[in-house]
Amino acid sequence: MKKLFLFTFCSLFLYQTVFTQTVWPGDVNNNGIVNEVDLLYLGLAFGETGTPRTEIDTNWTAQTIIENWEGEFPNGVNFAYADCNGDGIVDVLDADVVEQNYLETHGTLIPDAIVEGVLGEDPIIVFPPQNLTIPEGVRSIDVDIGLGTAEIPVDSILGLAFTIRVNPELFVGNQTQFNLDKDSWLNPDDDFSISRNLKKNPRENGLFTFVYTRTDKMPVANFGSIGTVSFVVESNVVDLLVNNNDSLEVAIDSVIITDDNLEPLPVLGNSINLQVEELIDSTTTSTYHPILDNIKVYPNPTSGWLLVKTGNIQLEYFELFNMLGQAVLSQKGQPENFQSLDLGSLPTGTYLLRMVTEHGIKLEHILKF
Ligand SMILES: [Ca+2]
Ligand SMILES: [Ca+2]
Repeated sequence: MKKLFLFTFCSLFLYQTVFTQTVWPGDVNNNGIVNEVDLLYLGLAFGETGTPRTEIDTNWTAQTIIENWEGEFPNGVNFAYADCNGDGIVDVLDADVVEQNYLETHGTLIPDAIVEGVLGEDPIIVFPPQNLTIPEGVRSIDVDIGLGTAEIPVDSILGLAFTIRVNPELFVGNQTQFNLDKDSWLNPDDDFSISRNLKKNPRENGLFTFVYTRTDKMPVANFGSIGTVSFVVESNVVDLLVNNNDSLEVAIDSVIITDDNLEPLPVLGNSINLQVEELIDSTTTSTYHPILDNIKVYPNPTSGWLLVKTGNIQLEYFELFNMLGQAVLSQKGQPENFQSLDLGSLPTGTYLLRMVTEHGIKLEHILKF
């Protein structure tokens, strides 16, 4: 009996020293959870090859690595962990496994690093000038998203991930997603990138995570529009908003940018409030007048003065709201074609500029830094 125990102990010991390396399919950085960071890692190992596992298996169980591959990630995790399906090559099929096992966990979780940036110093998610008013009855909404500004562009980016948060009571679950612009600066060659929308129970939690990684190990640098978040709001959204004293807030946070060394770089999220036209002013017509596109507001983001070029449209008045919905500035419109607002004394953050004109209301989000 004693010998058997010893034998068993020895076997265990051998197993532990020789065969300890197991991969949980999808946990590319082997930190105990499958999430967007694993796809960022996968981008760096894309195209690598090595000894396959004994069988192609993507089920959420520990899979034995037969032999380490030649390369490893900067943190020392072997490239064999990026071969999520075990076929001996890191490719787009492995990205599918990350999607399949998204948010599964094993063992002790080591949290992934996110580096929260400083406003005015680090790149930020921006909402380029666009009409964010939802005419009554319209349920599909597209919101343009940008990354970085001319003043603070992104220096080096191989991968990007962020989480979109919406109130699940107001938005139709499963219908939210981010679509990368095909010709965006972030994605100059579609053939050398992977992107995925990751979600788990979005109906309950209103969370949607987008992740993008280049697969050619060639980081890009620039600023401006990167794509569009598409939503569908519930058909009774106006009633829901009134009953809950709520707003159609869209927040983008948990932003991660990695360079070609997988180092997370400081970056900032952002949020906006979408406006349902009927809630703003029930007397206005429900159709947005295209002539309002002639009104231009700049610079945005701004540190002080904001210029409004009215394009011969008579402005009746302006109002500036903070993110709590409080009016912090209001001003009567002048007959001139250019009008200015001084935001110099206001705290940094996102504001909503509401411009009431003879042709209806135009809204614009302003970032004060
Ligand atoms: Ca992981
Ligand atoms: Ca594979």
